[in-house]
Amino acid sequence: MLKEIIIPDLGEGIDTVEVGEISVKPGDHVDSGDILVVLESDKASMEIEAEEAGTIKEIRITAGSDVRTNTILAILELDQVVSPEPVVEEAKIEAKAVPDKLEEELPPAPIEAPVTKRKIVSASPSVRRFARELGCDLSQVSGTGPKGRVLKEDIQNFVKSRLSSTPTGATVAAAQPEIDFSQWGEIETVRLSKIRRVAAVNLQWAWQTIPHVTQQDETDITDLEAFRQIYKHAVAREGGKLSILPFIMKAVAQALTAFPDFNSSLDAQGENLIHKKYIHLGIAVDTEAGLVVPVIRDVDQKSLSQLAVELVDVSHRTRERKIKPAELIGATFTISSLGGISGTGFSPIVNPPQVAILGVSKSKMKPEWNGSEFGPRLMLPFSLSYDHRVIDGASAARFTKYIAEVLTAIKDLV
Ligand code: CAO
Repeated sequence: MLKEIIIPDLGEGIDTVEVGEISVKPGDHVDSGDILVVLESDKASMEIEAEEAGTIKEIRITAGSDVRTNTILAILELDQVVSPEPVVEEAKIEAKAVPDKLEEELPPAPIEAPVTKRKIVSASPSVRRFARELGCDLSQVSGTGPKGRVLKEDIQNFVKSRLSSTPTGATVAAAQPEIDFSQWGEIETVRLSKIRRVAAVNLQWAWQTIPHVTQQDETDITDLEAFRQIYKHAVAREGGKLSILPFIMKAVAQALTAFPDFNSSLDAQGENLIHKKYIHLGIAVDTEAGLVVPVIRDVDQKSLSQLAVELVDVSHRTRERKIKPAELIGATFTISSLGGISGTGFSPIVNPPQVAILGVSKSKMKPEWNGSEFGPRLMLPFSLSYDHRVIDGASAARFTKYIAEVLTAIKDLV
């Protein structure tokens, strides 16, 4: 029996995605779960897997082309006939995270897997059609009509604000002069994936539009480390890894509650600050594909061991390319930890529409003056980059001091 393998529902507002990689060719035998194709959007790449075993008879798409929901990507001859009915079934998709820094702000919107719950948007059919014609993702538009209904003017205002603020790949590329490096020796040109190309645009945009300041600080984690050594085995039995990071997440959550401006976003006009009453932390994860920032939600409501378990799960799934697009959005603040590698400090780039990001470096034993003598203390350096339009230097210094004190007085965290 022949089966058409089609692109599954890409979600409202997503018209097309690019074919990144085709992993099979006609004549190949595939088993259920084998990856057939990798699709790439601006924010996530998705692996399309075979749902049944069979032989690839035909490939109907080409790498680099754009495809949409229901495009037939391949014809599979099934190993076994499982149904007398003609079969047209959606392929299963797995989301692969990407190193995107601007998940809430930059169009197009992330692709959502069919299993992902979407925001329910109230809008009339004509408004929906209008949004579709402009390629506008309704779920990103704030409605000003009754009960938050999205009106035509809301879409016009939304599109206007995007056009005035969003960069394009072309504007970034235009700044780069064309240089023939082969005049000085042998070269090899490697095409960047769409993910990295988009990340480059987003990072440059963040760097150019946000007036960044980085506040450096350090804290004494000697007692925290002693506590961690005692409890890490119990947490390991629950499937978690009690590194310093869960402690830092707890401390940051407390600091965000105490300093709500750090858990906010500027509105599109830059005239109002939107305070979020939830604390969702983006955690930068180093993967083969590049930097990916999955989100751990409601950190203020979770225990240390819950965070340690969730961190292992999320970072593992991110590296295995199993993280879902919905798990990459909605962060209110980001933590980027290089403490497991090396370094005494760095300046992380703020991840818009967030207004601050914490960079963590490697702890080190240092002689510290206690008022009468030097003693060996384990010191953790960390750096807070922030958007100076929203946060001033004194607030940033109070924020990092608060985090430092909470981490030192371990009793406040457990
Ligand atoms: N100081 C000293 N040691 C540290 C440390 C710190 N600040 N942070 C972590 N370590 C230790 C850990 O305890 C662990 O040691 P053991 O294996 O002996 O227990 C080791 O370093 C490795 O830690 P880890 O990376 O496995 O665990 P983590 O919880 O600290 O971090 C994660 C998890 C996913 C954040 C991390 O693995 C990662 O990907 N970091 C890179 C993020 C990144 O690339 N950021 C750059 C962004 S540029 O803006």
